[in-house]
Amino acid sequence: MIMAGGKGERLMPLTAVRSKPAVPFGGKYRIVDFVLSNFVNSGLSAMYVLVQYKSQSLIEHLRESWRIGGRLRQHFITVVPPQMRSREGWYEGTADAVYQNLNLIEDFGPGLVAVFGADHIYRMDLTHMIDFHLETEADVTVAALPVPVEEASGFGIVEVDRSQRVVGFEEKPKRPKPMPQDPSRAFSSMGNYLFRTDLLIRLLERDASRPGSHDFGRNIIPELIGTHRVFAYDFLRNRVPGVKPHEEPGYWRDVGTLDAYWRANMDLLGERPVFDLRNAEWPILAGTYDGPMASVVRSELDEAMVGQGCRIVEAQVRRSVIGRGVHIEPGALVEDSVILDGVHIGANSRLRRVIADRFSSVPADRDIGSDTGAADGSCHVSPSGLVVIPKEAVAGERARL
Ligand code: ADQ
Repeated sequence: MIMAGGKGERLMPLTAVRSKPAVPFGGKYRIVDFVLSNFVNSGLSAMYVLVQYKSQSLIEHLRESWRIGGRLRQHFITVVPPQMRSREGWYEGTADAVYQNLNLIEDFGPGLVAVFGADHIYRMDLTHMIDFHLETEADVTVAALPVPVEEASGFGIVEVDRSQRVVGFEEKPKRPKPMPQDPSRAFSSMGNYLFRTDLLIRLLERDASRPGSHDFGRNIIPELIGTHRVFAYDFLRNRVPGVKPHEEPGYWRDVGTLDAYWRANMDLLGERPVFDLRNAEWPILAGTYDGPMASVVRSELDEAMVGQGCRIVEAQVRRSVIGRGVHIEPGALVEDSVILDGVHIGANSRLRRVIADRFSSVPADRDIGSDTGAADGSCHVSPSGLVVIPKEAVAGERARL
């Protein structure tokens, strides 16, 4: 069960028109492609993708890029919109989303159910986690990794004994408990779980009969500690083939804020990227694009990734991810920026620390960046000063009502 219904409020305005898993990332991907690729590369391809909030672009992306299936019963990616089977209204949390679709699990009849988020940038071989789950005879396994304490209050914090059995779980505590062996980091849940099927069904039925929130991190997992065999799978022990020595071991990013989203894009750049997408042994699968090759004329490019169909003429591009079909006109400068598909950057314009959403544009001779300020109402400025040009907007021009 791939949980792809997240709103991603802190990614506004990128999530004004799409859910968080559908946000484009790394030039040619959507965030959801990472979890789906992890499943497929691990040999698992029986997936239900649970959508909810602003799901149109996610559904289109899955239809165009993830057509897995056919006659084999074990191979499918099925998008499941809220069907209001047990009650009218939207899902009331992640556990409710799975509860309302329990019939899918009962019909398929698996031995184990993986409930995974769709909001993260990482590579993971799920077979290791499944082996760990089976070896420890766990009822539930939670994937976890160390996160700096100051960033950990947004996560579920896991406390384990020597055998990796979970002895404490606190969802988003104000003061996250550090790990005993490392006071600077807290062992944080990745929001990825494995459940014994019969137990999952019983837990969700019990949870549904009670008032209040229905959430895996807030309600389901904490209640199992002490009574069930809940284990934490240490993500840092996961090994994926083809990872290069210069990459950060156990790379995993929750791109929940604009700053984190921008930083994770920057992690892809340079000679030795922190997270290197050139890995033929663990490919991240993406949408197809039928445009021509990128064309670069009398330009200076450094630490840049440039997508198909781009046209860059007499311009400078540094430390930037340039999506597909982007036009950059003569005299323009683009630095430390994430430019999504179909953006047009006019002559002599300068962009610094900008995220330009799809099909937006910057007219000629504009200076867009935190220091020069594009805060005229046409763009959004993040707390750290990143300027975000919304989808189809024209930077420097207020949206017409
Ligand atoms: P959160 O980050 O708060 O905490 P949450 O909003 O519960 O995550 O979303 C988890 C996943 O479910 C995301 O992939 C999201 O897109 C999806 N989702 C959310 N609501 C949904 C719905 N109604 N229908 C379908 N999908 C939905 C969780 C855990 C923490 C853990 C962090 C790791 O609760 O313990 O540390 O993830 O990021």
